[in-house]
Amino acid sequence: MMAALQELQEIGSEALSRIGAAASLADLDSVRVAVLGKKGSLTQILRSMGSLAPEERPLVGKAANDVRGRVEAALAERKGALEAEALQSKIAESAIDVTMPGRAPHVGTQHLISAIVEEMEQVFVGMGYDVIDGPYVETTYYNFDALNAPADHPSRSPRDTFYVADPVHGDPAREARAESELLLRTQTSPVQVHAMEAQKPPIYMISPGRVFRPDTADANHLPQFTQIEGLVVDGGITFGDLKGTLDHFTRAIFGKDRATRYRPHFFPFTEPSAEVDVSCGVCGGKGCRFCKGTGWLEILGCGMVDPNVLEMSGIDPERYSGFAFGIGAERVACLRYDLPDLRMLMTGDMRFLAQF
Ligand code: 2U9
Repeated sequence: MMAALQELQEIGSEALSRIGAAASLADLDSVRVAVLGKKGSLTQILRSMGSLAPEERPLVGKAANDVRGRVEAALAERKGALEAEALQSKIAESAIDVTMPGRAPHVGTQHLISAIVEEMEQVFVGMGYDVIDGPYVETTYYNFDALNAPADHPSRSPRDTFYVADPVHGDPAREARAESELLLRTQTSPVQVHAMEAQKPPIYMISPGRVFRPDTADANHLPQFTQIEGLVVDGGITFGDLKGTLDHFTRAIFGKDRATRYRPHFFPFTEPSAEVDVSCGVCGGKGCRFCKGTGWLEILGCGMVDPNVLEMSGIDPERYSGFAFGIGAERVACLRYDLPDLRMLMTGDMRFLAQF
């Protein structure tokens, strides 16, 4: 009997120390199985009670029940402690520091070029002009022929125009029939040609949009840039209308105190033609580094629409006349904000763009 009591004592104290050291619920379960399970050490002792003398059985039975009670209580307590520990570490892992400053959402801004284009559009919309859009891919007819550009004009060369692979190439029969090659428009003028074909005068329109030329990007050139071109066709339109309109536009964009100057120029699509300068805003026209000592800054080109151009698009030049102009939006941005390099407008650097 003494041996059985001794063994029970050892089973109990070993079980309690293993329970105390258990680091997980799985460890605990293995103690439970080893002691209380079907083949567990305590179960074995209870099973072998039959071999004890009848008077010994109650004593050993009581001792076995005591050990079972202590082991079960210790298992339950350790289980509670392990579960509480697990919960605490889960809470600690997922803790949010509500005192941390929040991350401000990044709010974009309108790009400087879009803002300037919109501003220029508003000046013309205020004078009753329509704003008309057109495709980037055009034909040589709309980009050159209809604008009176001679067949050998240098701007038609692949050095000055991006030609687009035309699906008719490679099919000799279709190539022979093709009247026009495809290209990326080098100016927005084709939009005005489409408008003249589609509607009768009066036409008062502007066509803002991207244009493309095979120039390597540097401080003063971009292979794609943004133009606003304008066209007016109506009865009795004169150079005085052109000047009044463009003087109004220039002062609306650059300021009331700025003067304009019209220098004779040549464009195939207008006759007479002029380049327009605005007085330098830095020196007030006296001459400084910004205007290279001239007092003037070139901002746009313009002219009276060549009668050939009207006629080619089905408008009677005896009955109607008109004027046209072209402005580079990136150039206006550079002049207004004294930007040293056109590429600053294309890199998408928010430290630069967010200033406008
Ligand atoms: C039609 C008839 C005439 C559009 C015009 C200019 C003068 C001009 C330049 C300004 C700077 C191009 O972006 S730039 O490099 N443009 O100087 N453009 S008159 O004349 C037209 C257009 C369409 C039917």
